[in-house]
Amino acid sequence: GQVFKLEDYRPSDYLIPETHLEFRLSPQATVVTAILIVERREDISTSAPLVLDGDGLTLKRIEVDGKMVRPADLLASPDQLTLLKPPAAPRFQLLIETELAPAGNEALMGLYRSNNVYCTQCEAEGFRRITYFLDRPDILSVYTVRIEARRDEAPLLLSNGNPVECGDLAEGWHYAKWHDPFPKPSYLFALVAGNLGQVADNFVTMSGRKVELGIYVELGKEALAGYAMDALKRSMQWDEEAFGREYDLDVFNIVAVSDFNMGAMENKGLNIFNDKYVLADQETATDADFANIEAIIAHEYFHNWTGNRITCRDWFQLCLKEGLTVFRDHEFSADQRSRAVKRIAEVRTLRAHQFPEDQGPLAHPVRPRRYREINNFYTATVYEKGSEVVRMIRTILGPEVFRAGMDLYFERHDGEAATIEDFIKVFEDASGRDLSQFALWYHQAGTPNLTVSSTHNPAAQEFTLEIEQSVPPTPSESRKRLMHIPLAFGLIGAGGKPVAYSDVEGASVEDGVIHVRKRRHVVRFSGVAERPAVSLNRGFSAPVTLSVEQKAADQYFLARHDTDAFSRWQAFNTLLTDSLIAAFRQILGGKQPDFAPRLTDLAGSIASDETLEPAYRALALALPGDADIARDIGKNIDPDAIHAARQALARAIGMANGDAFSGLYDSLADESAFSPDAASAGRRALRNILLDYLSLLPGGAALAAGHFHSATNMTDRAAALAVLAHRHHGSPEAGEALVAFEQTYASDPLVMDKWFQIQASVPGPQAVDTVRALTAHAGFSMGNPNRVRSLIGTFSSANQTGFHRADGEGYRFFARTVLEVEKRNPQVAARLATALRSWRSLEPGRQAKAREVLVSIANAENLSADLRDIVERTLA
Ligand code: B3K
Ligand code: ZN
Repeated sequence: GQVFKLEDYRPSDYLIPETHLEFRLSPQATVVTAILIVERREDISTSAPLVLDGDGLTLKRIEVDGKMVRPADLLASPDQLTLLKPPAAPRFQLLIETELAPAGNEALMGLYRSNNVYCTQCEAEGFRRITYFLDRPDILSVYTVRIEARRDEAPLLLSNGNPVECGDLAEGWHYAKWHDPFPKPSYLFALVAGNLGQVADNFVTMSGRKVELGIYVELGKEALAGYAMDALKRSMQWDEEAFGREYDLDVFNIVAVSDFNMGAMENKGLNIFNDKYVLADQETATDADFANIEAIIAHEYFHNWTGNRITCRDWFQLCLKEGLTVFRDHEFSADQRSRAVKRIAEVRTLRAHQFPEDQGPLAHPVRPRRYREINNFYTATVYEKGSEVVRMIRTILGPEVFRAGMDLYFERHDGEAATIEDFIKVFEDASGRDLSQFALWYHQAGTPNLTVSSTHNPAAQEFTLEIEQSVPPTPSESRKRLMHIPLAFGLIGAGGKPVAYSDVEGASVEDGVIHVRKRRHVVRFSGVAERPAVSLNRGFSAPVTLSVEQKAADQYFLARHDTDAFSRWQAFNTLLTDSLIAAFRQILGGKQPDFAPRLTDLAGSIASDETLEPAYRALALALPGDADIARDIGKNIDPDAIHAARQALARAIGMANGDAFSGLYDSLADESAFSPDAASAGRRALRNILLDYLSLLPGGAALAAGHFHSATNMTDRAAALAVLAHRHHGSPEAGEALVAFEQTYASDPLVMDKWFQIQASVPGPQAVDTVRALTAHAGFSMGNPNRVRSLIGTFSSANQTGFHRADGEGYRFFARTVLEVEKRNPQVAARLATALRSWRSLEPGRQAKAREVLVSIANAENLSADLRDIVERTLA
C-alpha cells in the first residue's frame, strides 16, 4: 500500500469555500447531490487538474458551472475523480451526484444505517464514501445541507450547525435544511435521520446566549440519557471557567447509535455517540460506565474548540486535537471527581495501553511521520501520551503561563488548520522559553527510562541524586536524542515531613521539579542533615519508566507517608509488583511462592485507613493485572506462572486480613438511594474489591452469591458476577448467577456486553472454548463492534491465560475470528489484531505459535489495508 509522509505535505491547489449537499435518503439507493464552490489558489496555473478523493463511489452526474463535462475532460473511478480541464475562471461551481446504499455499509464509515437510523462517520476519510471531495482536514468549507426522507421512516432529520427550515414534500416525504456558519473540514460533517426519542434541555453561555441541547436515543430509552445531559451541561460550564471557551451555535445535539466503530465523534454541533457512552441508569450501568460517559461527553464537547474551531493541517497532526482534548477531559474529570484517584487511573491506563505500544513493534512518535492507514493511528500514543505531553508543558510553564499560552493558541489559530509547531510556538511566545528540546516528546517514539540512585553524606550534610536518562530504540529510530524530562520529586524525612535543603546544583530545580536534560545529572542538595526518602516522578510528572535503587524500607515508608497521593499509591504498587515478580520466579523454579507479612499487613492498613478516600483505597488494593506484571517482567513471558503468582498474592492478602476485610465490607453496605457521584462510587469500589478478597476465603462463593442476589445496582451486581465467574469458575453459584443475569438482561445488548466480557475474561485454558461457544449466542453479532469488543476484544486483551493458551488454540481461534470480522469491518478487525503486538516478549513456544498465526493473517487473501498494515508492522 501507499505510504503517506509528513514531509510530502503541500497545500491543495484548489479550495472549496462552500459546500451544498442534498440527500434523498433511502436504504438501498440514497442520492447525494453536492454543489461545490471551488476556488483555485492564486499562484496556481489554470491548467492544474482538480483531483477529488472518492472511496467506492458510483458517479451519476457531473456538471461544471451548470454544463455537462465532456468525457474526454474527466477521469472517473470509484476512488478518484479528476477534472482534467477545470474552467479558467478562479472560481467555479461543480455539481456531483452520487448514489449510495447505506443499508449495506457494514464498515460503518461514510453514510450507514444502524438500527434503522441513518448516520455518518467521516473521520478520518469517510466523507469520500459519500461524495467526491478534497477530503483532507486543511480544506475548510461552509456547509449547507438539505435532507429529504420519508416522514414515517425518518421524522428526525439532523445535520451540523443551525436548523434553517423544514417542511413537507409530496408522497409522505419531508425535508430539513441545516446551515453551519463555521468553516469546517469534511471529517466533521454529519447527518442523522431516523425515528428517535429526544431529551431536551438548554444552557445559557457566559455571554448570555441560550443554546438548545438535544440528546437523541432509541425510542423508549429517553430516561437513560439524563446523566449524559447533566455531564454535557457541566462540560459546557467547565470549559468556560477553566479555558474561557464558550459554545458558538444555537443548538448542540448528541445522537446515540448502537453500531459505532469507536466511542464517539465530535462532528460540529452534532456529536454522534456509541450508545454505550450515553445510556445509563443504576440498573444497567456501572460506576465505571458513568465515569466514561462523563469523560467522553466532555471530550467530544471540548473538541468544539480543540479540533473543530482549530483543526489539524493534516493527519500527522492528529495529536494536536486528540492529545490536547484528552488532557482537557482528564482535567475536567479531575475537577468533577477526585484528582488523586483520577490521576492514578490515568496512569494505570497509560501503562496498560501506551507503554506496550511504545515498547513493541507498533511504536510511533506522538506525531508520526508516516502512515499507510491513518485509522490505525488513533492510538494510545497519540491520545494518552499526547495528553501527557501537554501536561508536561503545564508542569514546565506553571498553570498561569500555560493558560496564557492556551489563550494565545485560541486567539492566533481560531478558524485555522494548525500544526504541532504552531502549538509549541504559542507556549514559547507566552513563556519566553525555548521548548525545542522538549518538542522531542512529539517527534521521538519510545518510553524514556530514568535510572536513579541516591547517597547521603551526613558529615557533609549532602544528599546526592544520580539520574541517567536513556531512550530505547524503536522501529526505524535506532538512535535517540536526549529529552527534556520534568521529574517532580520530594525529599521526605521522619514522620513524612518534607526535608529542607539550602542549595542545589547539578540540574535546574524549580518548584519541586528536576529538569533532566542531559544524559547524566549528579544533583547535589546541600544542608541535608538526615537521610531522606526520595519520592520520584510525583503525580507522574513525566511518562517514563524508573529504575530506582531504593531500599525496601524506604518503599514501605513512602507507601505509608508520601504526601503526594499518586506517589504513595505508586510506592505500594511497586512493592506489590516486586513481590509478584519474585513469586513468578519462585513458581517457575517449582517453589511455592511466599509473601512478606509486612506487605500483606500494609494492604490491610491501607484498606482500613480512614484518612484515605475509599476510591483511593480500592485502587491501591487492586493488584497489578496479569498484563501489567508481564510488561514489567518484559521477556520470556509465561502467562500461567504470572497468573499463579497473582492468585497466590490475592489469597495471601485475603488470608492475612480476613476479619478486618470482613468487618469493613459489612460497614460499607449502603442502604441509601443510589447516586453515581464519585464518593458513593468509591465506597462501592472498595466494598467490591474487598468482596474479591473475601471470596477467596472459606464461604467465599456463598458470600459473592449473596452480594449478587441482593445487589440494587449494576456496579455491585456485575462485580459479584465477575467474582463468581473468575474466582469460582464452574461452581453452582457461578452457574446460577450467569443464568440469572442472562435471563434478566437478554433484551438489553449493552448489559449483555458485560455478560460476554465477564465470561471472556475467566482465566484458564477453557476460555477459548467458552468464547467460541458464545459467538453462537443469540445476543452476539459479528457485525456489531460493541459485541465483538466485549467478547473477542476482552478475550484477546484481558485474558492472558486464555488467549495465550500454551497449545496456541487461543491464537488460532482469534486469527479466524479477526478475518471474519474483517470481511465486514476492517477498522474493527485491525484494532483487534493489535492484541498480538507484544508477541516477542512471550516464551519461545508461545512466541512461535503467535508468529504462525500472524503470518497466516498476513497471507490471507484480499486483506484490507487496515489489517495488512497492523500485521505487517507487528511482524517486521
Ligand atoms: N475523533 C474521533 C475519533 C475518530 C476515529 C476515526 N477512526 C473521536 C474522538 O477522539 O473524539
Ligand atoms: Zn478526540
